[in-house]
This record gives sequence, structure tokens and C-alpha cells, in this order.
Amino acid sequence: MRPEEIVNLEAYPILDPSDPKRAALVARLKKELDEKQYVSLPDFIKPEARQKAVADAMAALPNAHHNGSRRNCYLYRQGDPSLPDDHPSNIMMEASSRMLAYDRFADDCPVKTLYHWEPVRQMVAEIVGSETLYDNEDPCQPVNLLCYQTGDRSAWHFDSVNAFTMTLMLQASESGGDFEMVPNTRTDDDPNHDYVTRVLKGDCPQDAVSVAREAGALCIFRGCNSLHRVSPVEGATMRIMGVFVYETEPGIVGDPEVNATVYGRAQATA
Ligand SMILES: O=C(O)CCC(=O)C(=O)O
Ligand SMILES: [Fe+2]
Repeated sequence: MRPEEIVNLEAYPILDPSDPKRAALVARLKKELDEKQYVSLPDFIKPEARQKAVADAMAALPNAHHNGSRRNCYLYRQGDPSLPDDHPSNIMMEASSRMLAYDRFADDCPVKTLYHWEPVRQMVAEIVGSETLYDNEDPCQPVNLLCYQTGDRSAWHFDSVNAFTMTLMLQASESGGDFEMVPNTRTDDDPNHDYVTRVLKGDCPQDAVSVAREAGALCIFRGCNSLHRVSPVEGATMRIMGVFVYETEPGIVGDPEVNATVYGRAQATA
């Protein structure tokens, strides 16, 4: 499929950089991201493109890496015995999902076409306030299909590496699989450990916002300082999410240790 057949260009007129409708759209989305730490773009892709991506994910599913782990909100599997039991580093939570790396699903999958298409990359750069964005050049990381079957979930965590995260809901679960976020749980200067502990212990449900995402919705969020999680998926329908990783510098490849844990790749021995 050509990119113009994938993106809902009527709702998102991103083709012509000089189109005032495009400028107004991007300005609105940027403002919303800055204010709320997330912004959702419903019906970003057309139904046929979404169906093709779902079929690609289902065909590739036997190649997925099952990630089941107990980890803290900083994504480490080990706590820190020098810290108290109720320090966030020592609060371990269960997470489980199935990850399809970039090189494990079809090259003509619409999520790959979108990822490499300049009008989308440029739109995202403007929304996140970054001058230029580059494709990630790792064999595993650029765009992934993240699948959750019944019982899979993601526990409260901060995203560690990227200034923003972009997801595209390809297929929602029948129930569960809700995305919740606590905006600005910490800042770059203040790890806010006491508050993080209270959120992890379930003491602040009023501070969590539920981000509604229907199938076809693109979501951009700043997950580095805002705790977020996905509630356990229920029902027979697989929750399938495209996850896009853009970089602010060219030529970025992944850390072999990350690729070993996230994608189950063997680490080369020196
Ligand atoms: O599956 C989701 O909705 C969110 C996944 C997530 O936390 C992430 O990509 O950082
Ligand atoms: Fe995350």
C-alpha cells in the first residue's frame, strides 16, 4: 500500500507543508501534548491499512518474543538492597507481552511504510518540538508490533530512553488493555520517590488519567517522567500496538543488552 492509502489524509492533511490546515492541526496537537503529556489522533489510519497490519502481525506471531518479567518502574529486574522496601526501586511488578521486532514481520506492513514516510516524520517532529527526527537504524527497534493476549499487561513504568513514545493502536482488546498515565509524576530534577511509591501502591487513583484509544488511533506521549501502564487484557482478541522509535540524531542502533532482554536476541560473544 502507498502511504497516501494508509493515512487518513482527509482528517490529517499532512501532505502539503504550506497548507494552513496542516499548520493549525500541528499547532493544536503540539499544545495538547505540552499541556497533558499525551495527545491522541483518532482514526489516523484507514481501516484497510489497519486490517493489513493486523494480518501481518497475526502471521508473524510465532516469531514474537514473549517478555514475562517482574520489574520495578525503572524497568530493572533487580531491586536495590541498600534502599528501604518501599522505595520504588524495590517495588516489583509483573509484566507480560509479546514483541515482534522490526525484522520479524513483513516489509510491506503499513506500519513500516508510515515509519519511513517523510510527511509523518515531519508532522511528529513538529508536534514534539524537535527540529529533525531520524529513523532508528537497529535491526530490531525502529518500529515494533507489541501484542498482548489474555492476561498480558504492562505494569507502572517510566520509559527510559526516548523523549517521547509513539504508538498506533491496530487492534484493541475486547476488554482490559486500558492505558493509564499519571502526568508529571517526576521531573528531570526531582525523582519524587515518595509520590512514585504512593502511585505504585494504588494510593492516588484520582491522579491517573485513562487515555482512550480506539483502533486506528495514533498516540504520542512523554513517558519518561509520567508513570504509565496497560491493564490486563481480557477476552480472545489480541491487543496489537505499533510502537515507533524516532531518534534526534542519525545512525542510532540499539544496545545489545536491551535487544537481548526486549527481543530475545542472542548477544554476540567477543
Ligand atoms: O501498549 C501500550 O499502550 C503502551 C506501551 C508502552 O508503555 C510503551 O510503548 O512505552
Ligand atoms: Fe512505556
